[in-house]
Amino acid sequence: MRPGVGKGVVRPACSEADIAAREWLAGQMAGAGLEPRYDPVGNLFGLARAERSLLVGSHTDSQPEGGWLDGALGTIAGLEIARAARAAGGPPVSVVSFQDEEGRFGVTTGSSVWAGTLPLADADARADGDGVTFAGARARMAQLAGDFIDPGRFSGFLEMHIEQGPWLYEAGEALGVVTDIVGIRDMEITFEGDQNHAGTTPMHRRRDAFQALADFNARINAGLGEIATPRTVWTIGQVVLHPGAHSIVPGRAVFSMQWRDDDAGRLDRMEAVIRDAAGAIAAERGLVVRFGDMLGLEPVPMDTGLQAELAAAAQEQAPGRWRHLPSGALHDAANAARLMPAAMLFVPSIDGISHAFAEDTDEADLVTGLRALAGAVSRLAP
Ligand code: HGY
Ligand code: MN
Ligand code: MN
Repeated sequence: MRPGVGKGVVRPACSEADIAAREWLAGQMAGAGLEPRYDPVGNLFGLARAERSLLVGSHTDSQPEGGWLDGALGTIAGLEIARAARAAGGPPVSVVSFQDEEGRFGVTTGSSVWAGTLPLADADARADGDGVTFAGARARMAQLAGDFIDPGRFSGFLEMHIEQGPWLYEAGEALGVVTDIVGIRDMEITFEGDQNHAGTTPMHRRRDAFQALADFNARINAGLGEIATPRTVWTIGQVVLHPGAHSIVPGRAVFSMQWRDDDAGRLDRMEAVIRDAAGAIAAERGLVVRFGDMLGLEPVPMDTGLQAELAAAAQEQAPGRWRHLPSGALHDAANAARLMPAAMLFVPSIDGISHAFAEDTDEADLVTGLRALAGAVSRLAP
């Protein structure tokens, strides 16, 4: 696997690097007095030796080009708090690194299966861009256990994370207490036209899949723009033109279409705009359009009781330099919230950059975040 650049990492779920990182983490958990346990999908828990504990963590897989803090920060913060709590004879804290938060095989795969919102058989059938299935990928992990961890043993879930957006950094604030996590829809769309010669095919005879895609993009920008709020976003992040040559009119365009909003009704209205635009363009241009399976998560509010504890801890560590804010990024906390009270604490991202090797956070902000999280944990753990 190619290396990251600078502090960046390349550690997609179930890759060699991901499996090695989980093995390293399992060793660290054991060294901190926790019991390392993999579940059947590769979620790695470090269980406190107590009947009930507070769960703290995030994920350690990365995007194909990822930053060093996205997920790893919350996991290592949980580990160090669990270690410190145990050393001080403090409250029991368990730690988790969920598998495939970044969605090589879907959307927050590991925590979705754990939370019961995604059947294991459905997760197993999902394939990445190279056709590798989740079933095949997780089979590479020899450590997988037979059982899922009983969520009833946890009193709640806290996830510390970088903001991945610009708001805290631009305001010079140190901490954010998350109010809710955005909802998402994601599907693959295909335009199928005619592959032909780029020199001899007159423009009026072409059924060019790329031109259909370009038209589609312009039309959804206009249509979605009419119903968007400041939190509404949409992205075409991956495009494959077939066969992909300078001298061939592309016969097929396969692309990702993702949209996010804090309102489930608006997500549905956006879907209608997207499907209508694609259908109309296909009809006008004489192409075929195909829609893939739609993946998604609903918008999820964070637990208000846990938010209050995080807010008190934030005020203690960064008086007047924190705020409540929504998350436009997905997080495992959205799935954990279906099982137990869950909440999140953000630290700033320099220049709002994430899902890029350049992602980073000032060290002082990392320390403030860790202290605030530890303060909240000491008040919350059973
Ligand atoms: O895509 C997301 O929002 C997340 O970082 N996985
Ligand atoms: Mn993350
Ligand atoms: Mn991410």
